[in-house]
Amino acid sequence: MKPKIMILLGSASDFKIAEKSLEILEQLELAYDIRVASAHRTHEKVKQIVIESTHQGVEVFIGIAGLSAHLPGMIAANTHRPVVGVPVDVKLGGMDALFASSQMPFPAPVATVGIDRGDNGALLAAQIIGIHDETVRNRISKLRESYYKKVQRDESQLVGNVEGDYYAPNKIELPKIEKKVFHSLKTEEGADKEIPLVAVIPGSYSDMKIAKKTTMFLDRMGISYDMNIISPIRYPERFEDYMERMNEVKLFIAISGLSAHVTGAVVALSEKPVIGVPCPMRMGGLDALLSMVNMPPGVPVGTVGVGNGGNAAVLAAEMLGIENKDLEDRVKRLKSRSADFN
Ligand code: C2R
Repeated sequence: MKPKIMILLGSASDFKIAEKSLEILEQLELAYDIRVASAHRTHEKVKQIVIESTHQGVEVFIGIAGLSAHLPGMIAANTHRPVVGVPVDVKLGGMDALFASSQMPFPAPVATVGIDRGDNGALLAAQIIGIHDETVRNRISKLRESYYKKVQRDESQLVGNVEGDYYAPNKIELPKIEKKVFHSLKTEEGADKEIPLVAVIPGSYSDMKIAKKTTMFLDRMGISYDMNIISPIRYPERFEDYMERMNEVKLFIAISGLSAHVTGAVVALSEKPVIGVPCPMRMGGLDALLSMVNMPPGVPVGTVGVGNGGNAAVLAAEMLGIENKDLEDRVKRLKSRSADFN
């Protein structure tokens, strides 16, 4: 059995967070390897592991580190495979590691998940593999179902124990609500000919400057996409309709500022990878970054740096390039030319 996922820890002290990843990967029956190597303390070791693992067919890397977490970024510098970053709370509530992981320069994106969210890091890695592996997609779907049932279980326990003189429960007859996600397992020959690979969803016209950076690089990479400016808060029904229409795309890129509900709304309705681009409308984009990245277990958003629409496109290309040799070569060329961007 060859590992599809390589997990690197900056230190053995990060293992408690890595354990959450391992639990998910065991449930999803995905082969992984795990090593301890620090970009700061053992620079050469990280490089060798990443280059050799890429060569041997590892499809996704997960870098787990605290403090000035340069490990995920260094992995991204040495591979054209997608890298997921899990910031660990060692100091400053993990904000130092979150910034170090997410705020990567073009074209070396790290799909950062929430602080200490080893579970979401593994789930995002599995979703990336699921782009080309139907069995993995089915297992992810079952896992999502278990989170869905957990909410129902927790609610009935909690509500059953509420006592109070003014507690006045409303008798709302809910129809049996099924888990609602729009995703498709359709793999018919030629079915995806006219279907775009990626759906790009900016929440407002004010996000267009950043969205253009994304579409410019998608165009340059030859990746087909659909784009629709649509806010799930302002137009909830239109948003759901759009998600339903886009159920054949391989992944989503959501671009949004302020409380950035766009990414959360997309991931609630899809089990495919979601890349988030926070926009700097207020607070330098910190509000949007935190709102995107700190998702609860089961619904990861791979967040790139504030305003870095270009890195979202590179990340999408890395994800889609796992099973597409032409695209893989284009990503490799882009990354090896990265000095030109200075
Ligand atoms: P120790 O417990 O070994 O002192 O490590 C580790 O990931 C860990 O969270 C403390 C913290 O330092 C982090 N570390 C990094 C890197 N190497 C170690 N962020 C790196 O290369 O980025």
